[in-house]
Formats: sequence, C-alpha cells, structure tokens
Amino acid sequence: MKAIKDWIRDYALKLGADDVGFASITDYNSPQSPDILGLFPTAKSLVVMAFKEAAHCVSPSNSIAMNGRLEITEFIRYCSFKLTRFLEREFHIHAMSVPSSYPLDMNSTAKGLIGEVSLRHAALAAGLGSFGRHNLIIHPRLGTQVVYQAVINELDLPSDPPFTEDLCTYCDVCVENCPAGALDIPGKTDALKCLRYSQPYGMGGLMAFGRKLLDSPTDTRKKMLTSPDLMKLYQAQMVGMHYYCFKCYTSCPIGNDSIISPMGINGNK
Ligand code: B12
Ligand code: SF4
Ligand code: SF4
Repeated sequence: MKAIKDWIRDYALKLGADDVGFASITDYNSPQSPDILGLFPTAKSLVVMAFKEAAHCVSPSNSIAMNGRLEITEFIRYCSFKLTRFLEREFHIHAMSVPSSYPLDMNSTAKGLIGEVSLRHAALAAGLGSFGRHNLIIHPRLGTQVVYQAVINELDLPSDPPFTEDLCTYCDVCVENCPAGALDIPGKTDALKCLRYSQPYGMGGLMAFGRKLLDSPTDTRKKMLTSPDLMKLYQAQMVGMHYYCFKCYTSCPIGNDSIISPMGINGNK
C-alpha cells in the first residue's frame, strides 16, 4: 500500500502540489456536505493536494491578490485533471476531480454555500493539518495560506495518520481582523456576513444593484450606468469570482514565513 501511495504522492508533488495526503472515504466526515457515495457510488478514497499561495494574497492591490488566486485555481485544475488521468491510466480505476471553489450547487438548499466535497474536512481526514479559530485548515509546514484540492477514486487506500496537534494559538488576530465580524462565534463562519465583504460584487451585489436601478429616477440610473460599481460588477462576472477580502487567511501568523519546499510533510515520512 505504501508503494502505491508513494507512487501517487511523487506524481502529484512533481506536478506542483506542495503536499499530498490520503483519506479513506470512511474517515471523511463533513455532516453538512453531500454523501460522497451519492456522487460516486464506487469511491474508496480521496487523494488530497495542498497548494501554498505565493505572496500575491497579502498585496494591498486587489488586482494582484485576485490575479494570483485565479492563477493558482487554474494551476490546481491542471494538476487535478492530470492526477485523475494518472490514476485511471496506471491503476485501471475510475477517478474524478471536484471543484476547488466554483462551480457550486446553487439550488435552494445549498445556495452556493456548500461544496460537493468539503476540502477542509478532506484535508483534515488526510492528515494535512487542523482547524484554526478562523475555521480554516492550518497546514503544519505551509500555514493557513493554502488551497486544497481532492480527487475521489476507487483505490482502497487507508488514511494517512491524523494530524493531532492544535496549531492555533487562539491569539484572535483573525477574529479582530475580520471586517465583517463573520468569525465572532467560535467554530462557525457567518457565511452571509463574510460574503458581503469578500465578494461584494457577487450575486448579492448584482441583485442589490439591479434593485436600486429599478427603484431610481432616470438621472440616478444614468449615473449608475457609468459608476465604478457597475464596472466592478462587470469585472467580477467576467472573472467568474472576485474576492475582495483575504484577511483571516493572511493575518494568521502561523506559517506566514513558510516557504515552498518540494518535499511534502507526508512525503518526508
Ligand atoms: C462555500 C465556500 C465559502 C463560503 C461559505 C463558507 C462556509 N460556511 O463553509 C464563503 C464565501 C463565506 C467562503 C469564504 C472563504 N473561503 Co471558502 N470555500 C467555500 C467552499 C467552496 C465550500 C465550503 C463548504 O462546503 N462549506 C460547508 C461545510 C463544509 O461547512 P461546515 O460543515 O459548516 O463547516 C464549518 C464549521 O462547522 C467549521 N468547522 C467544521 N468542523 C470544525 C472543527 C473545528 C475544530 C473548528 C474550529 C471548526 C470547524 O468550519 C466550517 C466553516 O464555517 C470551499 C471549497 C470546498 N469545496 O470545500 C472553499 C474554502 C473553504 N474556502 C477557502 C478560503 C481560502 C476562503 C476565504 C479565505 C476567502 C478567500 N479570500 O479566499 C474565506 C474564509 C472564510 C472563513 N474564515 O471561514 C479555502 C480554505 C483553505 C484552508 N486553508 O482551509 C477552501 C477550502 C477552498 C480551497 N479549495 O482551498 N468560502
Ligand atoms: S474572508 Fe474576510 S470577511 Fe470573510 S471571514 Fe475572512 S476576514 Fe472575514
Ligand atoms: S490568527 Fe491566531 S486565533 Fe486565528 S487561526 Fe491563527 S493562530 Fe488561531
């Protein structure tokens, strides 16, 4: 089993992942998320990859921060597609990647707030880190500024050892830096509060703009059509998603000084 894991891990690290972990689907436990077997009835395990963000996400320029996120998202898509093909080709099994962010289920129960696979819970099950007070996964070497991705597959692989250390120091820097007060209740991110700050030109912003446009006199409507708000809405819809806040993610001091090394934590074992 170790040889198979090592082979897959090496492949994913060579693709560009910064760490790789394995989770049996029996150890993946995310009560709010859909049942994995409902998505993929013959699934046995998850290969979870961690990608450290570069310095873009701490830039005061939103264009730089968001461009870096778009780059890493595209790169993750490339890696998960390659890994999926590798698993199918080398092991003669079925494998499928999942969205690292969008697209999301927009129906009335999920409302775009629940991913098909919770990548934080997948990372937890694969021993890649632990939850912090910001409700994000802190990786022991890479810190908080890490994006996760998973490939569900039919290989019956055991989970990597769980990461049991609590990396959060409960300094509350993330809570104090959240402009939305979305982290005030421990263990719960207030998604709607967060969304208003982190994606002000997303669906909610678009609806508010449309409502205001409908209710305004002609002069105001004309001004609205040349306003920066409309340009920002246009850009956000064109880009596909546009975050304006990374504060909980970047203010956490744990791992802020970490550098990207080619060997993963699990890869070092
Ligand atoms: C929808 C979504 C959002 C929504 C809703 C968040 C939410 N309530 O889950 C909004 C828009 C608000 C959001 C915001 C952000 N997101 Co987001 N988001 C997602 C997405 C697509 C789905 C999440 C999901 O399914 N949630 C529903 C279920 C799983 O959540 P839950 O069971 O209620 O669990 C929550 C709590 O119970 C708690 N929790 C659960 N168990 C435990 C255990 C302990 C001990 C603790 C303390 C907490 C805790 O954590 C969760 C937070 O509310 C994931 C990608 C994915 N597919 O996983 C990215 C993802 C979670 N987002 C991510 C990031 C980085 C962000 C932002 C920083 C935005 C940005 N600029 O990038 C903020 C951070 C907000 C925060 N501090 O929580 C990363 C997190 C990486 C990491 N290091 O952990 C992910 C995993 C994307 C990725 N591919 O890496 N996000
Ligand atoms: S992304 Fe911004 S608004 Fe959302 S929880 Fe983090 S700090 Fe708060
Ligand atoms: S900023 Fe402090 S309280 Fe928040 S997750 Fe990081 S270590 Fe924990």
